[in-house]
Amino acid sequence: MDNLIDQLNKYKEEIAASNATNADEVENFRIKYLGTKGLLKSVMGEMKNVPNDQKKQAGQLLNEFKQFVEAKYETLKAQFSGSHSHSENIDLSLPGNYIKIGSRHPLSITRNRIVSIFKRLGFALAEGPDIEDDWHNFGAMNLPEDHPARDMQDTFYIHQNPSWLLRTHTSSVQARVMETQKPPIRVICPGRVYRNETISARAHCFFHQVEGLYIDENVSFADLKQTLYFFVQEMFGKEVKVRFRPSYFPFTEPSAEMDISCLICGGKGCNVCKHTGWVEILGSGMVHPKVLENFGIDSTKYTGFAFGMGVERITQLKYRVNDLRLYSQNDIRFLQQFTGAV
Ligand code: 2NL
Repeated sequence: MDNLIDQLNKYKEEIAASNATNADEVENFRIKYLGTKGLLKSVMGEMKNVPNDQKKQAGQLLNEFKQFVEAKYETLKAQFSGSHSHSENIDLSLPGNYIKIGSRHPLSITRNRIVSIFKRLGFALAEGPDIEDDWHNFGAMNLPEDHPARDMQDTFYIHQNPSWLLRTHTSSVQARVMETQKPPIRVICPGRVYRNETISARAHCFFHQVEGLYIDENVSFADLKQTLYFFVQEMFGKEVKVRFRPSYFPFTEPSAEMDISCLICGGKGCNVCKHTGWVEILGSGMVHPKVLENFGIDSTKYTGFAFGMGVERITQLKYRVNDLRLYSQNDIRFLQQFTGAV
């Protein structure tokens, strides 16, 4: 018995003097004293050699020893876990870490500006799913079954269910608006769209669009022209000139594309405007009566106009970005040039 007491006291001294300078050393302490093959296990094993009449006293001693080791372990452990462990070493006068401020993506800047201009004209924001069905993306938009845009080459179809696809334009959002709302309808729909293209400086497999739709009684082509003219002046400045050219889209009739005078050369001619003095910025037109009827909107009572523009294109003109791939490479040298813009 005295032997055991001496032995335990010696261990206690050793343990009391133990120290740890990092979490690994704390773990070594645990293994050495509290592990399955540790010291505590082996002294506990001594119990079987203690004569019966001393077992009770020995048991108490060993229990006390066990608590001592565990308390020491907790003390060591507390040094390296939790934030308060180093409190004495913190220098409160040190300046904080400098956190670099990120910047908004140029496409987000442009999209936000476009949306806010149309919101001021009373357009409401509408969004929809990137994964669409054939009806909302093509059928409802008056794209005939054999229209080339439906071709596998241009559209990403979903393997598991080829009646699903990645939307190729945001018209699908407006389709969902017409499905659930009655005229008057005035919505602006920004979003990412997808086309199966070989990636180059001028083409990417995804890009961004903003489309708008206005349906009410007596909406005319004059409304379309004036709305888009106002947009251009707000977006690019009062001195910018516009022109409309006749065009064709299956979902509008008549259709028109809008050009603005080249911002780069001021209309004198450069390689951005291919020496014409004009650059195309959007497509538009009066909503085709078939599209209205697809949603049960009476085309003898209501008319509407719609338009669509590429966010990359507008950003390219505003910031002179000459390679579409820059928008999705996340190169910090490109992105940090937009710091401070909103
Ligand atoms: C372009 C041309 C356009 C539309 C989009 C539209 C939507 C509905 C009905 C009719 Cl719901 N039209 N959208 C109309 C004309 C042109 O986009 O070049 N986009 C980048």
